[in-house]
Amino acid sequence: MRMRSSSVRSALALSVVCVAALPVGGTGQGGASGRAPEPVRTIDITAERFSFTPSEIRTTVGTTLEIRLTSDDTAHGFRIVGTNVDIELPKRGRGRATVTFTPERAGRYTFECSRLCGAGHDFMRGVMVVSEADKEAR
Ligand SMILES: [Cu+2]
Repeated sequence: MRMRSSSVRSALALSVVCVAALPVGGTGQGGASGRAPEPVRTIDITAERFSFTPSEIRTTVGTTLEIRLTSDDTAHGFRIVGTNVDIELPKRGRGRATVTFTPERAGRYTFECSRLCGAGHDFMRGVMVVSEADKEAR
């Protein structure tokens, strides 16, 4: 007698379909999950022919600066070279101008007057020194 060996081929149709759908770069879209509060620092600068006081600001990467500018005489401008920050300061007694700026890279940023204000206009400038944020996790 001959037996028909029905080759039991286990149909290995294993569903290898479920290749884990790994999220690619799924960070930073924190939606409604409260984000870490950014540090904010207020800096008051006075402008007058032909200087800013203070003329040197030291800060760290990621710190948002709220820069409040007041003129002690005529209208001036405040521009941070290499950024899109450029605002006009009203004349003395007409209030102040405020701009926020968050440096994303360390380095030296020059700021300068951007409204022609007189003979010394070209020398009316200062520097913002930005250093890496300290990683002092306390
Ligand atoms: Cu000027």
